[in-house]
Amino acid sequence: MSETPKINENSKQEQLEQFRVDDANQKMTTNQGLKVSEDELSLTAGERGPTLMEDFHFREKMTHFDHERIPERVVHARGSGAHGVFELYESMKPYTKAKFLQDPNVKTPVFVRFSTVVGFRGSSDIVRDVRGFATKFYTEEGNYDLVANNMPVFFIQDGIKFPDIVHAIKPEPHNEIPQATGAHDTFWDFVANNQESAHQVMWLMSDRAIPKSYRTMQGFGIHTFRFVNDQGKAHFVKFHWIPKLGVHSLVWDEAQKIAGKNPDFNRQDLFDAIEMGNFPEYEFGVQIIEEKDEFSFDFDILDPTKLWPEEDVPVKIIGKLTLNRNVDNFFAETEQVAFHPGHVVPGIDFTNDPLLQGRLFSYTDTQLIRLGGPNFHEIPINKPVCPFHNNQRDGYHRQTINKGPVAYHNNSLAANTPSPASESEGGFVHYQEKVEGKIVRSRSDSFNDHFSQVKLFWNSMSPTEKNHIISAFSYELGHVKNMAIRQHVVDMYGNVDSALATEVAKNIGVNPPTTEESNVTKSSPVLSQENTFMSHETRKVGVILQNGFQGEEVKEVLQGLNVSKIMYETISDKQGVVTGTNNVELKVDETFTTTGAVLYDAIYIIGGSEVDEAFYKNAEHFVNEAFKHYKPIGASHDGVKWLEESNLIGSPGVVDGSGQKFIKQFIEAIGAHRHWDRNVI
Ligand code: HDD
Repeated sequence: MSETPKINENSKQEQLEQFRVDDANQKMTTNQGLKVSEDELSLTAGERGPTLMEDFHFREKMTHFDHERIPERVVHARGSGAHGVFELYESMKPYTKAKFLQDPNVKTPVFVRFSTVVGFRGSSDIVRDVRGFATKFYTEEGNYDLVANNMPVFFIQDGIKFPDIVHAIKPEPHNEIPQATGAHDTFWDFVANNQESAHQVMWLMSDRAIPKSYRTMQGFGIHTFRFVNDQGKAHFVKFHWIPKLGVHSLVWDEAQKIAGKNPDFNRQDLFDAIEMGNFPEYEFGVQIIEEKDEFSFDFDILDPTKLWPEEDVPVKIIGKLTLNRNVDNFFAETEQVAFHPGHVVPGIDFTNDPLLQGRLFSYTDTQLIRLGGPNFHEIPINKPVCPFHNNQRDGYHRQTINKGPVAYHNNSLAANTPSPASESEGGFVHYQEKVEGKIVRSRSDSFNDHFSQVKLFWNSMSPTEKNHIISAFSYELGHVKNMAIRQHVVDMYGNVDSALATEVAKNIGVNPPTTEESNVTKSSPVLSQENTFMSHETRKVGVILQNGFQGEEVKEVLQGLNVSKIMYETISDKQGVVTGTNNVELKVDETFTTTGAVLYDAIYIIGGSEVDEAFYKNAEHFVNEAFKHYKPIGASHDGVKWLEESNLIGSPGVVDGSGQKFIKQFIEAIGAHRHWDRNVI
């Protein structure tokens, strides 16, 4: 009889618990368990003599250290992970037999890793790039991995081109410059010569490429997958993650400054939010198309450079992901986790999307080099919570101790076990799609329209978002040295929108496009971040104050922020404590030298009777920078003078006053995220 696993939201944590070790308050030993008597001095012949070969403790410590690094991921090297739980709102039984999508009472443990794509492992979080959003569901039928990005389309249509796009966007090979950015010649040379990239590159130039937080970022499975139900009937499906806090981004000038002030900005935000109990939440949505409608669209639904407009194919919300636990050890969990789009469960199947087909090879292959052999599934973070049995044996670092002499199939010595499971016993049976055709290296013409959906995206942007896109193209192409490449890209985007391409051309010193723009007039409002959910919750305010501030009133405002789940940090010129009227004391969290306006969602400026000229100037810089980045600014008491002297009073998102009315208005301004209607030069 095979075991029937009982899985609940704690199953993965219970499994991991066996591997967790707390070294605190223990005696130091070697890896063989021998107690160590001295850890700072090597064994030498005489106090001033040479080190001895027999110093096994030195050798073991040094050898282990020398081997501490493993190859970083060839893409998505920089990432951050967290544990969580997936809950289903309604059964998906009519569409899929996947067990974790049947019963709303089942809670599935998950591990999620967010990432940038291009930068090395130690690069900044805050770069213009696609973000990865990979989720491992530890289900009773095995691990299901949804290896997604924060944009719904991809650069290329066929996996065979992946090494090319990655070589083009990574630092140039002769001098390994520049780091974590596409703003250089080889990337744009690739784009210009591979026009299927037009759609993804447009997203890359949009605000989506500089998410404010992993908590305010969407996820998209990109490919068309299949749901298969227990009757064997299939539907095409696309997967979505939608953050409950809405989709919010940084502005480019701010992003570049954060990259210097705190390269761990997104990682820190995720970690801190979970530590504080502000668990990030994402709803899970599916778009479903019936098999009979496969050819009913003006694009090929197997083309990964196309999205399914949500107005045509609505997103059905079916569940929720909550991230509720940080890792105990970054390397053991976040670095060693191994995802693979081919890790599926019965009821979820592939399609002939040629990009997906390529991925199905690449991911296991990459883990073999990265994690050093075929047993990476035994690493605790990768281990399924359900049992696994087969005749695979040996290899580097094998952990499982398989008993008995039989490691082959068929056999009689073990009654022909482990035996394949029939479909009714939960065995995975590939969807029996009928395929026929000649063996060719060519692609259907239905993949050839590279510009209509780019125009759809452009049409859907607000004026502010369009300006950001023009600036992003101008910045990126402005870093391209080869003028022919600049021209080529401008002509390419002339196929999308001539106003866009002409504006960019003006900024980068090339000719306006000669190409004809797309005549698509349709738009998809959900694509604009201006239509996303707005919330003040878990936003972070920088509170600038000095000795002599109005004690009671400031306390009231800070309490008001707290009650509304808004975080704050106090900022002054020195660390320690600031004292206001009525002896109200506040601990100073940061100073003008340890932090920056770019690290906050809003600024609340108060001042105090002991403000001197240096304080004034530093605080002025904070206020002006926050203003320039369209952030909410609140001021009370002495703080109002900064607004007056910088002529900011009355500007959108700038609030002054005191008491409950001020608190309410300030919180509203924070909830609006950014105030784009400001006059910023
Ligand atoms: Fe990929 C990693 C997402 C296309 C080959 N990919 C990787 C990760 C994410 C994605 C989120 C990081 C996983 C983690 O956190 O460990 N990749 C995507 C998406 C794609 C995509 C959404 C298009 C729809 N990828 C893609 C193609 C290929 C690869 C076409 C190759 C044919 N991807 C890899 C890889 C990586 C990887 C080289 C590097 C590290 C790893 O797999 O584990 O195999």
